[in-house]
Amino acid sequence: MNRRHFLGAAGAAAVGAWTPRGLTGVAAPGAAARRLTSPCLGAARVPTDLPVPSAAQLSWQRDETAMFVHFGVNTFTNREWGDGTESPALFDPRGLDARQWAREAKAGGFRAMILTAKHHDGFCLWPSALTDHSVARSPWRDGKGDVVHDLVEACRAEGLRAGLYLSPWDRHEPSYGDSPRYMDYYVGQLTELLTRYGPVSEVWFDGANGEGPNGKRQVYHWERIHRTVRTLQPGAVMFSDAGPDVRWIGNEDGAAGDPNWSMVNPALVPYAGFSGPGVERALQHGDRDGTVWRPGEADVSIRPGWFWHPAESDRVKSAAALVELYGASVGRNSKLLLNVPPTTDGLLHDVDVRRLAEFRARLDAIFATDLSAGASASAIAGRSDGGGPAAVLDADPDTYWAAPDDAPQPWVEVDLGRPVTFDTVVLQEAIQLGQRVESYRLQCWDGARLVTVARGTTIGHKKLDRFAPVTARRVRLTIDAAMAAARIGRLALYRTPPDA
Ligand code: FUL
Repeated sequence: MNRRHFLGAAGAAAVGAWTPRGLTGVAAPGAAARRLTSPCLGAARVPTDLPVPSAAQLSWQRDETAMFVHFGVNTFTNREWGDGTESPALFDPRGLDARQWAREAKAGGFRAMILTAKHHDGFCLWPSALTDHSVARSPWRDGKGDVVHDLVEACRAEGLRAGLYLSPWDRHEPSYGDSPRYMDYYVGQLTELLTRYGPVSEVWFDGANGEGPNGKRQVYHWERIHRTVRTLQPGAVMFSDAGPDVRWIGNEDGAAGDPNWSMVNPALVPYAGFSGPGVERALQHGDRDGTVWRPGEADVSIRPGWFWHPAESDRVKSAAALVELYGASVGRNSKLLLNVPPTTDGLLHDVDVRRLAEFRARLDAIFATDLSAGASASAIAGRSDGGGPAAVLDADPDTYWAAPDDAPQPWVEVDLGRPVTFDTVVLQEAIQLGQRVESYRLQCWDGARLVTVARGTTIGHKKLDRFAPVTARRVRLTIDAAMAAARIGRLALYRTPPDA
């Protein structure tokens, strides 16, 4: 269920997401590359002005994918949104095994799991001392179970990070809508979650909202909520429409915008659940001139619903669709948060497990061999700190090629030493120094001249371009426009095997 009516079509771009804009295949040999006139550094900001990620934001983005786990009373009522009147007696996932979730998440290449500790119905998956609307009143493990504990332990055992979703909207809690009282309740629950279970890497604040039981509207004290998280879990990132650390990407289809900046203008989306003109655009694309670093997270479910519904087991996304989603999220400077909901048994369903494994196998097949390994690299003359042109060939995120400050269209080129056929290019900026590139071209030498095979806008942490196979010995990345001199961490080439 979409939480905002304006979102319906926003993520439609997922199909064909890896295909560069305006290019359906390889340019005909000899076709002249269109010369862009935009000056590279026309509106350059000085590097000291550029927003940069915090350590937590950087490792959050480098994780690239996380698994979302929607689980609760809705799993048992077969609904998407509970109304808060559900009896805790319904909750009885007899075979619950969070280690199975974590094992499959890890096998799928995910680096974290985020659990709905409380959804809008208010039922708590941990024994909160602040309400009896929780697992403590359920028959599951005689009321002694704690799903949050199990999830966190399973994450630790499998080397994953653990995140928690605590719905601000609560349709059960009587104090909801009585603003100061509910804020005490909500902050009290956050405090339980952030003090009982060890490190939490991400706290997820959903934007869906409604009236309280008496028609009273809840006013949130976000400043207090944020302070609570910062104090109790300084290493965690906070997600919401309005961050403060990572932002919702503006749709629930898993697709980032193109361009996609990690900077935002915070005034455009002042709080979670805010809707107004320009919000969707601001979330999808970020803001080239934004003053705050707030990268986008693209959430989407492997099934039509967020919660498990038996009737949807034949509508689980295909591995090919999941690979497209990866391109539309991770491949556009976002992070993929893929929801895989456990069943009433408390286990991930076989079909979903199979799809995750197929998804990982396809990605592994595409990215099995970096064809630029062993190549040599050169670049336009000029200052070159950070490792020089060859730094684009290694996978070390701390080394990069630094474009000269004053070149209008700087380039870096990879010489493969022999003709190589490829159809996928990975570009990365050294985002620890900010996000800078606004538009670029990928070109190949056809023997006599440069032929453009892909054009793009932003790069950020990662940009993936896929096109019909091209054979070339030399591949050039030209930066046509940038906020400040580009810092390119990686240029890697791959060829998709026939079955991936
Ligand atoms: C939305 C919620 O209303 C959905 O139920 C789901 O949790 C999704 C991730 O966020 O706003």
